[in-house]
Amino acid sequence: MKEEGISTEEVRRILAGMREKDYRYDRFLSTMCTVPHPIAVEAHDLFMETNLGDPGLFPGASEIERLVIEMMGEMLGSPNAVGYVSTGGTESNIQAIHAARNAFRRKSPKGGNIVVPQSAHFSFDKIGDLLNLEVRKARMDADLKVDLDHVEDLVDRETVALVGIAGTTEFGQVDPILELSEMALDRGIYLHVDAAFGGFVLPFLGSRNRWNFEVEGVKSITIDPHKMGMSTIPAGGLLFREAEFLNLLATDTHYLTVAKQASLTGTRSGASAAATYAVMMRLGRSGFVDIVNRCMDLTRHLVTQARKMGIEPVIEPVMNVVCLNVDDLPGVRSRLMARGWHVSVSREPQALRIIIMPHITRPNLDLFLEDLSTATGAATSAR
Ligand code: 0PR
Repeated sequence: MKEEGISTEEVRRILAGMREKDYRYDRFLSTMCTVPHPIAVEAHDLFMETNLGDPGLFPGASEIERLVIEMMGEMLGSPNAVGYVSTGGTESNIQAIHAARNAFRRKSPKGGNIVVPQSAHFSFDKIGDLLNLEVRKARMDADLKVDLDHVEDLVDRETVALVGIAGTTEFGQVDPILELSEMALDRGIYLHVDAAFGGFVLPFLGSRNRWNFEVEGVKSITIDPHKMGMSTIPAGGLLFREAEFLNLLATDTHYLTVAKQASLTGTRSGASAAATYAVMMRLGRSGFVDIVNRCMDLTRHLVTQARKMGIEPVIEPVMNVVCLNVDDLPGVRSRLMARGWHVSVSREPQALRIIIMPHITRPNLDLFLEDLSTATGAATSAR
């Protein structure tokens, strides 16, 4: 830091220059975040200095958080669910498994592993490291859902939790939560569902999948408003079926306005909780249905046009995530990147991964499709 401060204008100029270096959302086909709804930005600004870590000082912000959890609980099939607004999917997954481990260790001091699908987000590797749990990964079936027989093989008496994904990071697939729930109930194991991405998609799709709190064995759900919830970063959600699990996370906080705290972070912004509340109130269910429908229409358009180019998706898209089988994947990706498109690559199987978030428009997608045609045509002629 310099000894003397500089003028506001100078700071603004530097900031604008830095921001100019950032890429723009209209060409992001690789991200699960999006441009927040304008009302979210407004709410974020209004609640900027609030701290949910000391809720007694901010009863308004805390009430908003309670209302957000209530609305998300209703969306996820349990208006009585309890939880808190976290910083995102990673924190929610950590705390869900943390609660499951604490519950397990009340009965048995050991408790040494979790069984997750191979498709699980890398946050579960962090969890294994942090909570000193072995992370056992169950393979995928042909549809890229977790293979239940393999889950069964991996589970043992030291299994602290089973995890199912509702909207996998790489393929947007939904695991068989109903079957995982039966397995979990039979064996008395905790089941966590990671719906960080799918949480704000599946409820608005008219999907026949059963994956939320209506499924009896599901003890907790991760759902991220800063992904398809159109909120500001960082907005995550962690919901538990029963208060008992949230209580297992509580730490005494003797000098604060409340006696206990269950969140991982101490100081916790009320801004993103307010932003989430504002979007949910502004859009309502029908607003989210419109957004998800738009994303799904564009997803279908992408797949139809890709097929015309002879390119097949790895699976028929379940939500607004598409993985395309292209020849010369690294070449295609770098040609698309050279044209300014930010696309990513899935691991297993390797494919061109495209996420159709609400910031993607039809004209932009058509421009992308033209470039995809050129990029893959180049791949063919290069062979
Ligand atoms: N669970 C699932 C199913 C996820 O897809 C993700 C993140 C998480 C948990 C972790 O969430 P947080 O990142 O909020 O802690 N999925 C995205 C991904 O890794 C996150 C992302 C978003 C990555 C924007 C890049 C990006 O530009 O692909």
